[in-house]
Amino acid sequence: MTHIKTLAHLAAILSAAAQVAAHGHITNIVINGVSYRGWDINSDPYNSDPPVVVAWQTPNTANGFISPDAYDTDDIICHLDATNARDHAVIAAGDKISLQWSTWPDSHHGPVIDHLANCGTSCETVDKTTLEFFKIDGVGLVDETTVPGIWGDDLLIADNNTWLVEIPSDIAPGYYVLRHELIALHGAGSEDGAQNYPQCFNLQITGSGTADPSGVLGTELYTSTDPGILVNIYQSLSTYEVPGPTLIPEAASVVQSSSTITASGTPVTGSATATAA
Ligand SMILES: *[C@@H]1O[C@H](CO)[C@@H](O)[C@H](O)[C@H]1NC(C)=O
Ligand SMILES: [Cu+2]
Repeated sequence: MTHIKTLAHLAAILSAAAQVAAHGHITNIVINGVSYRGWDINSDPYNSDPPVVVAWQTPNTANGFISPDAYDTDDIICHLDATNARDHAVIAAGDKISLQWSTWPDSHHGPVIDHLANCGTSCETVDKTTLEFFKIDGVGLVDETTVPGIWGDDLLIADNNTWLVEIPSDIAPGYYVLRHELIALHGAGSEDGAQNYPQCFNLQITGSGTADPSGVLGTELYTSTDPGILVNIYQSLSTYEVPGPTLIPEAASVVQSSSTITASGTPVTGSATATAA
């Protein structure tokens, strides 16, 4: 093996490592101080017996993104080749979840979006292609007085890479997938230049609400020419339309802040009967 080949190989490894470091993923979620471990792309995909967690599993070891030319594929639902989380966390309607990102590059301006989809009897076994997502949170251009502006994900970075989302208080109790997503728009001025970073978590929502919003299939959330997807953020924008279905009327607007962890949570396995206690 020549030195040149070795160096090229090393450069490729370093560049792949830099990409992993540059983008982020969710390390854990926090509900009322209780932290639940996420899916660790740096170790879990390599583990033949990975820990059972509340996050959907993905072999996305490159910390990559889904691009608009894949909006009609299953990968847009819960990221690359995602498979069901094998557990869920319990949360009361009206309570908040803090999602902790490992890191997020400040060049990657764009919206923060949260959807829910009702799983029926179990999010651990539901077929993801049947999930119908409704939007409970969407924060896009927060301050347009500068170019490229201050965006939802800039607030996330300012809060130690965390995002707080409230489960609307009148959502009917049941099993739901939370689909949290950042969309990076730094390259979105040309078609297929946006980058979607969705991640999913299984929740059991408790309470006495009755709202059962209708939603859309993951593969129908976006198109590559939506005004919030094909957009040049390096020009003065007076407004920005967060892509996807309209926010449900029950959605709560949340003042962002990071959450203190007071305990580590054990995810719950199984469906109605197993988790009734
Ligand atoms: C910020 O997040 C990291 C985890 O990425 C955590 O260890 C640290 O305690 C957090 N800092 C604050 C001030 O909350
Ligand atoms: Cu990037």
